[in-house]
Amino acid sequence: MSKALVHPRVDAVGEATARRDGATFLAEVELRGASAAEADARREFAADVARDLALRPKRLQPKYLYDALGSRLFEAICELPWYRITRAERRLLELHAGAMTDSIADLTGVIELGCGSGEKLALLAGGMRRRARPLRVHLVDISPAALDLSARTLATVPHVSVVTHRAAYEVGLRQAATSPLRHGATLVLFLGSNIGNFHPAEADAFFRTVRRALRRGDGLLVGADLVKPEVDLVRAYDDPLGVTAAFDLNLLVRINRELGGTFDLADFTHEARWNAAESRVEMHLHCRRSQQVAIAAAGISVAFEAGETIWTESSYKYVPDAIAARGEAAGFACGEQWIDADAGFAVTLFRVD
Ligand code: AVJ
Repeated sequence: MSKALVHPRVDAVGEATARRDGATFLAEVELRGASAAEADARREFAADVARDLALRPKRLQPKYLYDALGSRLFEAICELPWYRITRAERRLLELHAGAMTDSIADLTGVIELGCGSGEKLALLAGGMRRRARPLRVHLVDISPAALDLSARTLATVPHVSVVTHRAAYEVGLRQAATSPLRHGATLVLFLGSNIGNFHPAEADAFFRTVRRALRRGDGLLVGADLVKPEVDLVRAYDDPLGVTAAFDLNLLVRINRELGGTFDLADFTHEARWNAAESRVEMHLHCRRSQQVAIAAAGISVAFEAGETIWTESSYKYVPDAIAARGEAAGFACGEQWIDADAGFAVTLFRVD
């Protein structure tokens, strides 16, 4: 994302009004008993929303899709017949957990970035064949709901101790990798095709960040969805039950609730597009009619034209060699790739040699 700050277009009077309302709104939030950390998080959310809605095309960051309801809706998406990522990856982990963990000698620590429900990590930990020492698991996620759920799931796995980090990937990774309790080898997990949310330059930067946090003998396991026919890709992101639409639209519900937004949900529809040139599925919220939307805590009033969209997410789709090349460019050695040809999904092991 460009680092130039683009300020939302608002007229002087509107801006002053919006600012006062925003300050009032945030003060009320704090009075309602939100912690200082929550207030900070909300201010950052407000600043990101103000910056991203001023871009052309308008954008919102996918990480904000995961409030309590959004996380539940995402769990529901994973059960949809048209969204095969979760089941394909689970199959691969069930079949190959032993081989995946055996390839890292003296494995004592696992760091999962974006832990979701913790179920995959439980499969992997449960499938570890040789376990000389207890496994220390670090869960990194920005969603407290996801951390809670994962910690509870992992509590049922013997010889595993859990540390949670409510943080973005990079910060959580740094916290976990610099843990004074670190000994033996570490395996970082980046599953569920979360890599797909990164634009190419961000994906490269991500691989380099993980590489820097690791030492010789450590590993990185990446799950990535593969390119497949357009009809299948679009159905996976615009399902006939409307669950993905609810997931996408919930971002506007969240802005209304947390930032005092005035989005009328009836005016926006969910859209999924396959962008073949960029090899990504894009989610957009399409605005049906021209209108003005105020977001008090962000201090903005945003003009929408009929047909304009807010781009909320990209899910890049890979071919297996492209995943390997990304990791190798960051200095990893590419180990084995386990592929589910039916659903089109790959789990790739990288090693620090
Ligand atoms: C969790 C980012 C991997 O991109 O497939 C599911 C999120 N968005 N349906 C994905 C998502 C719409 C998902 N990731």
